[in-house]
Amino acid sequence: MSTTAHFRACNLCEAVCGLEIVTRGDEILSIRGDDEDPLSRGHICPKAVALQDIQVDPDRLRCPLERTPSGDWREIGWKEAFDAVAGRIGAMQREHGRDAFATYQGNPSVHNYGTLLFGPPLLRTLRTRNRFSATSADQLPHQLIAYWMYGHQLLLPVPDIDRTQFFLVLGANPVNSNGSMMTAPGFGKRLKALRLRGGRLVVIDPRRTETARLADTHWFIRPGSDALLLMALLEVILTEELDDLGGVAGFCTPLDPLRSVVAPFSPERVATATGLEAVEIRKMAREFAAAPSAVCYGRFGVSTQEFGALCQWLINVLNIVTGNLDRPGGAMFTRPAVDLLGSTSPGHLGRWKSRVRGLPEFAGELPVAVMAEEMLVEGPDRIRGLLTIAGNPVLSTPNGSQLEGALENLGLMVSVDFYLNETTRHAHFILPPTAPLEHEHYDLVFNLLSVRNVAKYSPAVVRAAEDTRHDWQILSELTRRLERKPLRRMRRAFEVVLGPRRLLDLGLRSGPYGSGLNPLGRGLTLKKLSRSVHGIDFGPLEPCLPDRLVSRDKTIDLTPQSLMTDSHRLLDHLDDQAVVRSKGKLMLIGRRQVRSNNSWMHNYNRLMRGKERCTLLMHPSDAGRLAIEMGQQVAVVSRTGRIEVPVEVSDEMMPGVVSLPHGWGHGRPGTRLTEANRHPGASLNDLTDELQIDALAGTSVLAGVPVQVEPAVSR
Ligand SMILES: Nc1nc2c(c(=O)[nH]1)N[C@H]1C(S)=C(S)[C@@H](COP(=O)(O)OP(=O)(O)OC[C@H]3O[C@@H](n4cnc5c(=O)[nH]c(N)nc54)[C@H](O)[C@@H]3O)O[C@H]1N2
Ligand SMILES: Nc1nc2c(c(=O)[nH]1)N[C@H]1C(S)=C(S)[C@@H](COP(=O)(O)OP(=O)(O)OC[C@H]3O[C@@H](n4cnc5c(=O)[nH]c(N)nc54)[C@H](O)[C@@H]3O)O[C@H]1N2
Ligand code: SF4
Ligand SMILES: [Mo]
Repeated sequence: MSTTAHFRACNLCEAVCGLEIVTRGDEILSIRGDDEDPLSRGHICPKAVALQDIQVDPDRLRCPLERTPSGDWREIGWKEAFDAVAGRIGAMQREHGRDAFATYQGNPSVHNYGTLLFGPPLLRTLRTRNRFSATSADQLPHQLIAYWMYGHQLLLPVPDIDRTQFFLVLGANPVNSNGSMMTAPGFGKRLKALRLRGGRLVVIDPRRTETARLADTHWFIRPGSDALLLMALLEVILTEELDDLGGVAGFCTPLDPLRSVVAPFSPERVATATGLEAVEIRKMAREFAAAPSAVCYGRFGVSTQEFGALCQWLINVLNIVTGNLDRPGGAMFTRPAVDLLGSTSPGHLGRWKSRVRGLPEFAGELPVAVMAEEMLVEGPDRIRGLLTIAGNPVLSTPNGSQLEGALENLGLMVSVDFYLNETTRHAHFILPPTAPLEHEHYDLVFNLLSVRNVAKYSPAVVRAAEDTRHDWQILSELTRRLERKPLRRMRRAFEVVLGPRRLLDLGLRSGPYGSGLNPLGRGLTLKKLSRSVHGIDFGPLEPCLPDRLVSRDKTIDLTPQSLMTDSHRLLDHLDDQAVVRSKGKLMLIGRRQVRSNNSWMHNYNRLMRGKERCTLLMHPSDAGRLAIEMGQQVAVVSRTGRIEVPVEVSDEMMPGVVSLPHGWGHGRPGTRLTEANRHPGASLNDLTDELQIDALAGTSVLAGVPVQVEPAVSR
């Protein structure tokens, strides 16, 4: 049998690297980087090669499972599964109200156009106010600020790293993570190019990360204090009149209110709390303002802290007041071939609140920090049922062990997932979708966040196994069965007839490069896109303001009221900074590793072999003080839990801060994860605290959890 080369975008992380996959029949022979992909130019990481391991993994579920009363699993047919699941969801909502049934969508659902296109109709049909997703444990501040400043939660500025001369990075480690809210595959090469053209990279991180090692300058910062640093940078720029709004000056609200907000935060005032020296903060501000082009970028580490929304606001403001928004080398907006801006809600905050703690919804979702309590606290509106789609919240949301207990309390839990893992083991039904290479793919989200305007269509690489269902088929079947209104049911039926491919074609045709609905139009269609097997490059990002703004009067709101008010909270907090340290606690932060993908790619020997990776990094001075040695097993204790892990003593940590990778904690009973359970590690989220949040929108604090570390006494 002859071999076939398939070209495809990797769907595992936000870098969306081009892959060349060679098959013989349905056997995958090799996976390598596609040198002709216009964005990734051959870059690849070890996870992509594991796509073939996912395909053949005997642990991967291929058939619906039902949990029996004795706790065993029984394979059932699809019809029986859909009948039972839709029937029981419907009955629960009829008996206890719509909100009794909750949903949680995990990270891979934004990497899968089946779930992106057919998830929203299901959620609309369920009409529950108890919707959750990984957003509130991740990038919510980005979306909230985009909504407040630019008018739409998805109008997100992307750092133009291929042209910038000064790249200031806070709380991100793109060398390992391959970038986030910034689709830029091959980050290392892009950094090299930045240095070659005389540009500079400055990294602010409590750990000297893999990215920090490539930087011109790296500064340690005390976890959670970035908003103070950003305020101080702005204080210097505004006091020394280094500000210049450049091209956006004509459509920004006045700058003046900002001056009084930043005034109290001089570099001298924030130095102790941040751990940076005042002279260095001043120097950084001046250099950033003076650079021919500059962009400040802050990601996971600054979004998931107590002042995460303030951080993302100040980062945008810093880019704006130095004239770097919407100009090459600064922070720019994309023009994706399928533009989600027109078809998604611009956003809203606080239309309803969570029942127990009163935290606000954002864009229709409540913060994950309240998910467990909404299940546990008695009351007529308690959550009694849950649907998870492509998520593993037991390992990925704060105080995961509390959630584990809460899941046991549910009358119905359904998971659309192809693993029996730490979360889905609590389900009553698991509906497994096809594996990534068995279905077509298009990046609806990441083309919106890309450092170049590109598009690529990826047909399926291998045939789906017999009698399996794609995510979109599972979701649309549930929707069809749950929809009560006849007209809507007809509309859903029509969408199913179209299928994702025709919906994509419609999206491409009506997008900025599209042919319109004229069948003879000359622009982009799915057919044309499919012919460009390596993808189409529409070129570098281009200035597009104020046109692309969605805000009222096409104006950028520099000083949204909620953030102005929140600045007072920051000021109050400034003087409390020393408290935690004085109690002898260490601050725990997370990290990402090249051969991990959140919680779900530990089941492949290729990625797992080698030395133990779930280790607690600790500075030698802290290890010395606590009499802890390299490799020693320690107990890490927080308000919410206690785990045991080995210590790796390293001066890459800031003194007083310890780091644990996220996504581990396998080895719980009843999962079907052969390889992952051989290297279980421990879960960082058994230590994070659901009560620690950014009060503004309820985002979880995952960077900077106070912990105590002590030698583990063997139990
Ligand atoms: N402490 C701490 N917590 C964190 C983080 C951290 O850094 N520190 N990171 C946060 C971030 S950024 C994120 S995004 C979340 C991630 O957290 P989640 O989104 O909850 O979980 P994942 O680990 O991505 O798990 C994905 C699940 O989807 C399944 N899956 C994979 N592909 C598909 C598919 O195509 N279809 C379906 N139906 N299922 C699929 C997998 O089997 C797995 O069960 O965790 C967050 N939690
Ligand atoms: N290999 C791999 N790649 C991934 C993932 C993965 O699990 N594995 N996950 C994907 C996902 S879902 C996402 S969201 C992205 C995330 O991509 P990144 O945002 O690059 O994520 P991290 O590597 O977690 O980097 C966060 C950094 O913040 C630092 N940090 C912690 N606390 C603070 C603080 O208070 N202040 C500052 N300034 N820094 C702090 C940490 O030390 C860490 O270096 O990665 C994606 N890519
Ligand atoms: S960096 Fe991300 S997109 Fe690229 S090959 Fe690795 S997992 Fe896939
Ligand atoms: Mo994420």
